[in-house]
Amino acid sequence: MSEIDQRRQRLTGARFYAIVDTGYVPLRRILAVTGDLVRGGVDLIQLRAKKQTEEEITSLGHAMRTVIKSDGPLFILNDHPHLVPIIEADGVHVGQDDLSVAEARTRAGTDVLVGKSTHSLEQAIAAEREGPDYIGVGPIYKTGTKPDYVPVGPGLIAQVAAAVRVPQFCIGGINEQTLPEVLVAGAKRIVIVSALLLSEDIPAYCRRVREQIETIPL
Ligand code: TZP
Ligand code: MG
Repeated sequence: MSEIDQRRQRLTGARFYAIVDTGYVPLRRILAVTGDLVRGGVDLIQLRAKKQTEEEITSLGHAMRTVIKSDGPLFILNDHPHLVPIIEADGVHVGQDDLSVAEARTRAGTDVLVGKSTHSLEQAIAAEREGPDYIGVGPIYKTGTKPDYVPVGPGLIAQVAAAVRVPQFCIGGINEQTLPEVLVAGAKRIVIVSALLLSEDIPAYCRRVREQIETIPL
């Protein structure tokens, strides 16, 4: 099987996506936190470094790749598609104001995954036409991680699920407490940022979240 098909197959089974956001994790703790997420058994780990230079992101990415083994979670870089082959990431994630999916694929390489953020039903439908490997849907709830965004509410989850076939990861304000409502609303795949990064015991938090997700079949 080709490398992109292997990555797509791993993505198809993925339910739980974590983001290492340097807004929450001091640089000296990035590798420890990444190791905790790997031990917790998340399916994807994204590096989201909004304030770092490309040099810093390259060095963080190389270091994270040593912790995220090839049989571990998929490793996704937020933005900077041209750095994806350099840090040997499995994919890139772009937002609504970033490059098109096609352009991101050209820069990141044809054998890696491309994900795209969406914030409404219309954006989800339009994004699917661009041919990403997955989309993000959110923020479901108000979140300090993206404070300027209006939450879409859990009601959007079923609407998007009915309208598109590309795998959808629900994101924004999801934590152990809000997860039941998100799952009842129809979410099959979720992303957690702050609740996970700020938890006292990341592997234990991951396991409790996974247990909840797995009560719902894909
Ligand atoms: N995109 C939509 S909401 C969000 C992103 C990156 C942040 C989600 O963070 P949190 O802390 O899990 O609410
Ligand atoms: Mg972006």
